[in-house]
Amino acid sequence: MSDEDPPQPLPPGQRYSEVLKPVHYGKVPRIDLDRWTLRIGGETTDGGMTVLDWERFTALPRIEVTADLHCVARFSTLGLRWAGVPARVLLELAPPDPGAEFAELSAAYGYSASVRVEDLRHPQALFATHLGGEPLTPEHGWPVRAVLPHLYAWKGPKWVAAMDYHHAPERGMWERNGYHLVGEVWREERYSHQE
Ligand SMILES: Nc1nc2c(c(=O)[nH]1)N[C@H]1C(S)=C(S)[C@@H](COP(=O)(O)O)O[C@H]1N2
Ligand SMILES: [Mo]
Repeated sequence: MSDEDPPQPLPPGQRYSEVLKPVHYGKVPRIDLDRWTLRIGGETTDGGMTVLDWERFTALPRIEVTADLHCVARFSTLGLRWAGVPARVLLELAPPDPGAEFAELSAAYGYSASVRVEDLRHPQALFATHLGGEPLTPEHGWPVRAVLPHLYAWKGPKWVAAMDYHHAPERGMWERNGYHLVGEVWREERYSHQE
């Protein structure tokens, strides 16, 4: 935690942290790019499943996003420069059934987070491969992590492996343990009792 003032106002209840410290449950997974896939399934329009390997994923259109990261444990790190595939591109590639308003993003070791499909359509939502112009480091989610900067950071699984659409929300690890289904930072949606 730094004593310096942040360069801009922080969302309610947040403190400024100059450095992004790795925060996660369990060990950093060892991932082999030759076997890496991103699976998109659940309630898709055609009921099918799309599996992208590294070659297909990295051939998709890309975006750069500069955004702040807000951990629900109250630290915020500002001005992170992410690059990767816009979440909207994945929604177009493997569209959700029109009634499926939720998505479950899951990663190694049973970590998962529940988001709204609407939040994946946010122009800053991406599946990031790079941070600060460099490939992600293993502890920050290499090779790919979800980043939805307008939501608390637990909604962005590092080492993301799957996205499943659902009609009814499938609560993830944090959402099952007292945290908010939506999690908008500027509305301070931290806890499930606020839903
Ligand atoms: N797979 C996975 N992703 C995760 C987490 C986790 O425990 N496992 N923690 C989340 C939380 S609570 C935060 S604040 C951010 C932290 O990102 P960082 O480790 O890059 O600082 O990662 C999020 N993504
Ligand atoms: Mo967090």
